[in-house]
Amino acid sequence: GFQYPERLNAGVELTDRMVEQGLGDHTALIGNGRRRTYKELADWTNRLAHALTEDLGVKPGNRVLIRSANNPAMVACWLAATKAGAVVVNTMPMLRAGELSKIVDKAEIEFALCDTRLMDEMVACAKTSSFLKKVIGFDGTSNHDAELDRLALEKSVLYDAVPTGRDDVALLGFTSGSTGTPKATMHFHRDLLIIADGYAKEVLGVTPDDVFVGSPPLAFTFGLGGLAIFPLRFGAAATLLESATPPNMIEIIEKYKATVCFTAPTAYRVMLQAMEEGADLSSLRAAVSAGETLPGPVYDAWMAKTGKPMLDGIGATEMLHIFISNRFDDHKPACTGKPVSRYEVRILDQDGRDVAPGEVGRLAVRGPTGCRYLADDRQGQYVIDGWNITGDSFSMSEDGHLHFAARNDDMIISAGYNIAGPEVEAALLAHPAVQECAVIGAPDEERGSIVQAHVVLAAGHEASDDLSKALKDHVKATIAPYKYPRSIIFADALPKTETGKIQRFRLRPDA
Ligand code: 3SK
Repeated sequence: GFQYPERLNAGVELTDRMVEQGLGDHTALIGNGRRRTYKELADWTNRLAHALTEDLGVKPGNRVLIRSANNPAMVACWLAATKAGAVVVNTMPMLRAGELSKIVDKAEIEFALCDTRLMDEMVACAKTSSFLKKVIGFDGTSNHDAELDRLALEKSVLYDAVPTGRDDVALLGFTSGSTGTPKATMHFHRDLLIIADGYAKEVLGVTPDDVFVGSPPLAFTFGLGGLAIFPLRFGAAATLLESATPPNMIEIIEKYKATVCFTAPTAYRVMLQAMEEGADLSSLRAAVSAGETLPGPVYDAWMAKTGKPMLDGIGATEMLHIFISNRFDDHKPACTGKPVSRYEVRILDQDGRDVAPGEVGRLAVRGPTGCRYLADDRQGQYVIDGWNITGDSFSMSEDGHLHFAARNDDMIISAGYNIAGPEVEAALLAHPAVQECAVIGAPDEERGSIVQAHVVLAAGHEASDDLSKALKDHVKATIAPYKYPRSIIFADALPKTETGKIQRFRLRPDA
């Protein structure tokens, strides 16, 4: 394992330590129309840490929620709260008050730092929360126009970061789980460094010359690692652009001479479609694909069109980041690669025994960064003898390469988003026209899967395009809009067991 000192603060390691190492003038963050050096980032986060502790009263161990799109200010807030010894919960900008409340209650969050453009739902959440003491705005478009920015501006650039222990919790990664009841996974200060010193260094070989781009939200640990922790651990540059949506990514790679791209396969498909003749990807040395399984044809098309190594991998919020990956000298289609060093994987049958090579079973993983759920009875169900039992089925070939087979539960992965079917069902059921419904993932060329709802209407309602649209709008207004069912099928009845349980698997096209 890695040897870290007993007292370790990941916020310091990712900022001031780079300055100490002589990289103070190197670009750390690119975004909002400017570049910030490591020295500027260290100063900015130190000022913010003063404001958090002195003006807001944040104390070590307090949970701090951050609500923002990917931008430099979000990264600065996260690093500052980490320096102050807080436990950070990064959240997706699209979440609505009800979804935020579940997170706030589960993690007993006392402070929320929110991009001022996203205040409404945060304030609505705060009104009903008994935990939240203070919601404060920051300006995600510059860094001087909101309350937190103004408080920080008056502060010293010198800050004695809280001497946290290497095993103190620094981050709670939320995963929606198959039931829609969020689970929080606890990650220590050392975990934030392990994913960089392991995967990012050993697989990607990150250096200060690298420039990272990508689209996954920082609220998803895939994005936090790939777009912030990995570059900042090695003095490289992180682009944090709200415009980094898949259709724009080729242009962004060209403009910033990006060397490493982190995103999901769906985004790579869109990038391939958007790529014009003569696109200049000469700076790129790695296209990392994770978040959902990479279809062989997408890998083949990428390799044929760009010739740039596409490294498929699988990670999990539970393990913080990627634990199986292809390598620069060993990558191929329809293959997830081999375990990252310090992680072990097994393929288990229903009784928990290892299956033979080539046979499909449930993927289990063990490693230094996982897996501890916060106050959750499901710990015993998903973590057995230190092995995290994932929701995926894989096979392992004789030579140790892993191949994805299927997902085991009702999670729908659509365009890189994890969507819990039961949560969408709950939103639909709140509409007066819906008597019963079942939500599944239906295969889709572009998004991998789409949310498909099978709906039995209540008496007095008739199927129509207008009603279909009304139901979609209703879901969008109830939960995060990306979860809405893109396909609605009206049915007379749903398939059920004798005991009345809906058999969702029978609705799947391959059933
Ligand atoms: O592959 C994933 O889904 C994942 C999840 C969390 C963190 C990192 C990754 C790649």
